[in-house]
Amino acid sequence: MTISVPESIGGQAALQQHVDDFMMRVAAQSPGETEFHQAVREVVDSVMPLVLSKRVYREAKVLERLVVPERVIMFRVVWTDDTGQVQINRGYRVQMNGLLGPYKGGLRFHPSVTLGVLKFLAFEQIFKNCLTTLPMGGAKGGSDFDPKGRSDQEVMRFCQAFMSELCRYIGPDIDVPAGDIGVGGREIGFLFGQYRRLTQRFNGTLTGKNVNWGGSNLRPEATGYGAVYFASEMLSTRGESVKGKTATVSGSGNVAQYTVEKLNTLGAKVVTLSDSDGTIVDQDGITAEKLAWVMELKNVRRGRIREYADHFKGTKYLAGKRPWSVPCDLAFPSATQNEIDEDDARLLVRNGCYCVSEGANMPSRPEAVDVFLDAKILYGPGKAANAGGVAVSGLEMNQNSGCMRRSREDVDAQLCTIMHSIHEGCVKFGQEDGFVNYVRGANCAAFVRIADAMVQQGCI
Ligand code: NDP
Ligand code: 2IT
Repeated sequence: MTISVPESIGGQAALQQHVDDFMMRVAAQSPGETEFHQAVREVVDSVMPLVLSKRVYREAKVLERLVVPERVIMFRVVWTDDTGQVQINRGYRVQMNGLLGPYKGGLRFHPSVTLGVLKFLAFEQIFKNCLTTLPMGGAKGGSDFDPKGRSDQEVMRFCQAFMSELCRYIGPDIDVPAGDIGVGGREIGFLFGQYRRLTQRFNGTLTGKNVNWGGSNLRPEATGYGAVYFASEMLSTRGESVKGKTATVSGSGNVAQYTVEKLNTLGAKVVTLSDSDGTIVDQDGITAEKLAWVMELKNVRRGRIREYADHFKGTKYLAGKRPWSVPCDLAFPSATQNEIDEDDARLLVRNGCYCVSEGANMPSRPEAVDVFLDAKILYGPGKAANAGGVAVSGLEMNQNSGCMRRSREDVDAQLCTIMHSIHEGCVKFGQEDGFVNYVRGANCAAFVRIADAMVQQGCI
């Protein structure tokens, strides 16, 4: 779908001026929140022609409203460590936009968490959730708490203290948090336990729960599997599949692990994994057996990825390095924001990579995105490619409200269908002379639905 910019706007330079003016106001309203500005600019770049071409969007000030959270909750989290010392962290929940359903989005526990980081993630989440077509608004939360090196007891005490405050602001039809970096099955268990104790309610307020007590089949797998399904959709536009391809994956947490699992099942070879200390390279491929070892290392022993190179002979550890210098056909950034810079992107493309499917949120810097788009490779931005996680969270909410459980096969089939329809939406809005710009496609497909809801629900 081509969006024609009205004559009255005065061409590309005038369009750019509208974007720059808008971004200047955003920067003035939220000083120093660089990740948030980055996420907003990408969307505004894509959707400004739509806004300018539709008077009702301009009059309803849809863009101006979208960049202001509906509500931000900030609180102190006080807990005691194993030595009896009092520890203090900051807790947050950014309820960004509730037009399409209860606020929905993960919780991140990582020392780098700030309000600006959570605003970027909550902003992205509005569009991502919208693409799933499920009834979910956008939110994100978390804390600067660092779970690394903490005992299970310490993590439990922190989660209980965090939930003691958060529980006032969430609920199955209000706001439904889930996991993100540093928040997996263990943390969701502790958070849910405290929520139930304080509210005396057993309900679907959190997703990512254990399947024994209300969780959905396939939720742990969903983000990684979804990112691979999205890559398969992109490859199918060129008559190709992931079978026989070589892939690089960054990170070694939840998303990375299940990305590797699905790539293996579909016949690709994965040659890297990483963490914030470095990258392991295994040219023979990280097979199912090796992946099982990684899962035990990361999820049970909570060790570091460098141990892989000590354990499996003939493999390499690149200390302090990211995986992007390793030649591949497909790349799956699955660690964190801005983990691919311009040089990384150039190296990837030069070494033959022609498909990037983002499991992480905003892992590519804007200059790296430009490299991918200029090279016309298949580039699936996070808000489309990693939407499988929140999509299955949406299915978990649906199962909880209906007091039922879907089978693995049923959830997997729904996940495939959702990733297919997200891809179709991107293609519909992102076609450019035989090339699909998935960034513009994802942003515009989501924006139209949210903007229309804003107009329809009035001035709120
Ligand atoms: P995990 O905590 O399970 O794993 C995170 C991985 O990324 C770890 O290997 C970690 O290494 C690495 N990492 C984290 N921060 C950094 C950093 N600053 N620099 C380098 N490496 C880093 O998180 P997830 O797998 O759940 O999340 C990974 C990404 O996927 C995030 O961007 C998240 O927002 C996104 N995402 C997650 C979804 C989910 O369902 N979980 C859904 C959609 C997106 P280390 O151990 O050294 O910190
Ligand atoms: O970034 C994300 O989409 C997530 N961390 C998952 C959110 C969710 O509510 O499942």
